[in-house]
Amino acid sequence: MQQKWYKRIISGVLASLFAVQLLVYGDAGNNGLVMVENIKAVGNAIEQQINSKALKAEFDEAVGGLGEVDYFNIAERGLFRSASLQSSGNNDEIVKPDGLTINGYVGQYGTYSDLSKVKILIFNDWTLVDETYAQADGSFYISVAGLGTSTNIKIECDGYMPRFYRSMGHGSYQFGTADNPEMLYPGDTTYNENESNRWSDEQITSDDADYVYGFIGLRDAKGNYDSKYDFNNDRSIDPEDLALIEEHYCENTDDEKYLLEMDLNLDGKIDVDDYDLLNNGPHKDSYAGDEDFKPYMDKDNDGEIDASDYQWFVDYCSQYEGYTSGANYIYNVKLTGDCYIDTGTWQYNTNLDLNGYTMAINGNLAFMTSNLNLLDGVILNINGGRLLINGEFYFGQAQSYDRLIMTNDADVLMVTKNWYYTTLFDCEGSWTAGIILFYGQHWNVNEGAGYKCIYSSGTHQILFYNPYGKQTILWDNPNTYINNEDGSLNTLRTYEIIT
Ligand SMILES: [Ca+2]
Ligand SMILES: [Ca+2]
Ligand SMILES: [Ca+2]
Ligand SMILES: [Ca+2]
Repeated sequence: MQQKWYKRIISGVLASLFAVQLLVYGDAGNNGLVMVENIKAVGNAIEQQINSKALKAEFDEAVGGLGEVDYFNIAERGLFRSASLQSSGNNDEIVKPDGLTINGYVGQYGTYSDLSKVKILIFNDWTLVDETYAQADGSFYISVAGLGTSTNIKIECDGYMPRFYRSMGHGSYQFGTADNPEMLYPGDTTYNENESNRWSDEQITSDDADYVYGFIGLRDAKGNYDSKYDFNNDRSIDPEDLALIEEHYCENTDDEKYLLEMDLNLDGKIDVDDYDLLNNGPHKDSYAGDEDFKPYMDKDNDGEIDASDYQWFVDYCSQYEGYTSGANYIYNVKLTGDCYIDTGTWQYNTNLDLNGYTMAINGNLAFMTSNLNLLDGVILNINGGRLLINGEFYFGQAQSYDRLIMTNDADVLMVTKNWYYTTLFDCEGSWTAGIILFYGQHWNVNEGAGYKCIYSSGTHQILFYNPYGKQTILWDNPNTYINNEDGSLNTLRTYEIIT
């Protein structure tokens, strides 16, 4: 029963595709609602059309084997197909993935970066379930089954601001590519006022530089340290220890200067031979390493956190002061399998490519640039896939150039509740194929949106249909509710009217 929502949403797509065919083929008497009794009539109507063989075949395939057809409650067959969906034998049941498979590429801004230290973590809610490290080339792969409803993914590396992919549901995704990896900003430390500095506060601030200051003087482990030869116990085997040998030169074991530990060749005396053994041996110039040494703070990679490393943080943190994971990363997400999100999800600053797959969301989808400094806007590319939203759709942000791309015949965007839309992007040429199925009550296009922010052309269609009542379409929403006095239009928004 828990999968009912998405069966319903899938059924919605199927039913609407029927409805569109009905309207296209002139059986307008039923207002687009397909019921069992008029499937046959539709078939007949199609039969009578000239040059409609292809569509008829498609329709036959869609209705083939269907028992009962009821709006939002039909068995999923025919038009809805997916490699990862398997019928369990019972037509009412679909097995869908309960895990996440993620692959992709990470990269880092900054020098001396070791990508194999980048970790990819999968959370059930915020309980860690599995983690992996990236390869040296930045590529990674992780797959986890048996996850709960609410899943989150984090990419982290000490010394870098983390990246978060929240409410990703179940399915398969690719984050970033070899050419365009998901980048990490350096400059973020584990300074965290509220978490005893255990992990990053997810922002770059002067606190990060201040935190580094406290580590000045700490050194990395070096060479072949062995405490046996560290005569002054300062964690370093160096000229001071050689000088100590010299101070203890003596001719026999009865001498009070004789120390067994310095008699390296065990000949009963301490002399230049012992000196040379240490001086020419494998332990000279070694250092045990300070426990609190943080490699990521050693920006010049010379093994010691010093004033110049601190200065790097001061400069960087002042340049990128206030950068956060949420606002300053562009996220590049591509589906590599069907994805199911049983909660609402906010995809901010994300380029999302459906790549021929289905993304079904049982809740609202907010998709927009959240940071206007990212002026190019983000791209929602349906790309032969189906985006099924059982909820409200919030697209775009005022002043942004966020783009919805529908250029493939197979493209479907379905929204069952309200549609809130704004962008300055000119969509002429971006909506040329596929269909938007809008079943909500209110279709709102922001009045500040661009002149061609809604622009169907080619074979692209928009279906407006509310099975439960009236629909209000705010299409243009200009300051005055009529077109200009000279008869010109307030905007150039357009779509294909199906009559
Ligand atoms: Ca920080
Ligand atoms: Ca020493
Ligand atoms: Ca000796
Ligand atoms: Ca250094």
